[in-house]
Amino acid sequence: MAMSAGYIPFHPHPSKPRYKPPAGAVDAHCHVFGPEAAFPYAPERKYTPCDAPKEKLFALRDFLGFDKNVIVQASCHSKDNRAMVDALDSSGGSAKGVAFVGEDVTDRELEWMDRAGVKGVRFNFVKRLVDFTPRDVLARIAARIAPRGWHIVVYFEMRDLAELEPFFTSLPTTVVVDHMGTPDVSKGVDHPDNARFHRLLERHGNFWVKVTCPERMTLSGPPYDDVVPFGRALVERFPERVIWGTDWPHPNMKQAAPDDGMLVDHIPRIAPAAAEQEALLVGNPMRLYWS
Ligand code: 0GY
Repeated sequence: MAMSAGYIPFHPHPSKPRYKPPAGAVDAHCHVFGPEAAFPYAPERKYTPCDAPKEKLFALRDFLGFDKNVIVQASCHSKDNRAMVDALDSSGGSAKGVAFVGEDVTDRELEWMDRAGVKGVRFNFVKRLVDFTPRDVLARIAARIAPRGWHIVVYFEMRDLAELEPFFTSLPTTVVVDHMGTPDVSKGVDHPDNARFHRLLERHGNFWVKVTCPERMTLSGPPYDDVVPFGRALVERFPERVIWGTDWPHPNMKQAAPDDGMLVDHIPRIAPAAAEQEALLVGNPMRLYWS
């Protein structure tokens, strides 16, 4: 099946970034899609993407000056983690993964993923991407993955945080929040919703955050000036619990695929000091995924 009508593929020729990441830098949020001929998309998916196979991901990693990837299972593959695990298996140890599982996942499957380098599961609360899963089911999944030392990645919309927070703080693992908690950047860094998110990070040392996806939040467009204060505030306040990623191949962009080189050039704007960059791109993701 071809990609959905209107689906915007990734940028065909990203620019070479001016910013050079430190040695060993990790792109800690990206995906692989298909190829469909080998790894069909899930029947329950909410969108059909373009194929974005591992070879293209690894070539982009090298082109952008990165060393490693964390590949997050995308909702178009639902609970079939084979494309992601295949990419880990082909990476020669330079990729780790985050899976999507249901309660029906077997211990054998968890073991298979663990051996391949999966380090966490993603709980997705974004209604346009996944169907609702009851909290007690998620809690049981959390209890099964916690003994493996895996963490939980949560993807939600900031307006839902108040309702989700009691569940999030009850989780028994490290919790990694996708895309800065998806703030509404028109409201400003000090808006009560964003302040609530900062308080959560302040009070709960097991919460980490991905300072990713300015292209999803910007109202002013590239080079994403309006999103810089949000990333900057998080790096400044929580330098040991931030990680960064491209989000390649950028599922579900509404207008245009971002230029990945431009996303890399966003890094020194949110993490100006060399020590901040080293923590964001090397020290923190290595602690979370390779230790
Ligand atoms: C992302 C974003 C999205 C999609 C998925 O799993 C997915 O399908 O993650 C999105 O459309 O916001 O960056 O991970």
